[in-house]
Amino acid sequence: MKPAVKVAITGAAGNIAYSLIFQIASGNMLGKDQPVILQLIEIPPALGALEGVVMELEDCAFPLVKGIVATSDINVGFDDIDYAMLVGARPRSKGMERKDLLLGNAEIFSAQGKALNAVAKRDVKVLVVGNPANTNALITMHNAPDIAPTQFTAMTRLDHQRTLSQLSTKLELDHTRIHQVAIWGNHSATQYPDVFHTLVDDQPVIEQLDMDWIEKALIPDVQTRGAAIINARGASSAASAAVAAALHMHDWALNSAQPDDWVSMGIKSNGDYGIDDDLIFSFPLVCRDGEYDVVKGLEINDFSEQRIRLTEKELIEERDAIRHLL
Ligand code: NAX
Repeated sequence: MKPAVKVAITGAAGNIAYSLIFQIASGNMLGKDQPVILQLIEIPPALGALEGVVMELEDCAFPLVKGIVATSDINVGFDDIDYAMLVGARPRSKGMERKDLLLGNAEIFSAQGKALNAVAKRDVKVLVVGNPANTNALITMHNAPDIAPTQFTAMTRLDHQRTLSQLSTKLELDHTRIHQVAIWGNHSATQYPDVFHTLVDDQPVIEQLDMDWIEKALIPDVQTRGAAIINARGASSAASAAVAAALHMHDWALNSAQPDDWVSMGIKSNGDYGIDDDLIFSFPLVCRDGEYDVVKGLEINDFSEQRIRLTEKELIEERDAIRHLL
């Protein structure tokens, strides 16, 4: 048996965590041979609910779970961790301006960045799910100067999976035959799902699609899928977000199920494709042996360029709103 790794999850009594914690405990994220210690973090008013989650977790008697910590103290929750799943965030309440949401979350994530810097392992892998995920990840990264910027990521994997699924429905073929989907930019309605490089088996998918469908159906449907789920379910996507979070971390830590296929992750820009290098921006990546590389040298047509610039502009505006916390 391998030694246990420590995984912290914030927002541990929330909806996404209610699915995510059980995915991790059953080995879906880090492998069926990887024991885990779960460090579950909540704000004090939610500690009672978290106790209920811990009871359920205990009742599963998962063989891989070697310890459970439930706490509202981030210095305890992040102590010596290998993985951080930052799910908890302040939700948008009625009448709240976008700027207030950004600021409310900025304070949470600057404190979490400082705590990670103080007590987490130096090679901790951090995934920010809580929205606005890209900018929250940027704040976390800036507040943890002793941890390499490569270790801070934001989730656009749900958007990536949604794009795969839309393509497989449209083309009536198994999504495992579809490769090289890319999500660029912000996890928001400006994100850009790009299928110009996508292959079915080894053939360009673009030859089988018309631009009208891409522009008027695929892109807006992926961009607004979260809202469509809220309308249908009366609650925001939770199980699918948990699956996407587990996939993100799995592929980063252990490689993709389809080796060398692309994944989409918000990462610190290195200036690739001319993107401002102080943003957490989603790029197409290939994960290998615990690291990732941006897919380089792609030809970006005018249609894509316009949309990539739009989502970059939105991220710059978000950064400007919280600049004092960087
Ligand atoms: P819930 O409101 O069900 O749960 C959030 C939990 O976080 C609550 O239990 C709350 O007490 C806790 N929390 C708040 N502040 C905290 C803090 N400072 N430390 C620790 N815990 C804290 O939301 P849920 O449906 O689980 O969604 C969580 C976040 O994921 C939201 O911000 C949501 O917008 C975001 N999402 C991000 C997605 C992505 O693809 N990046 C997709 C799904 C989801 O919309």
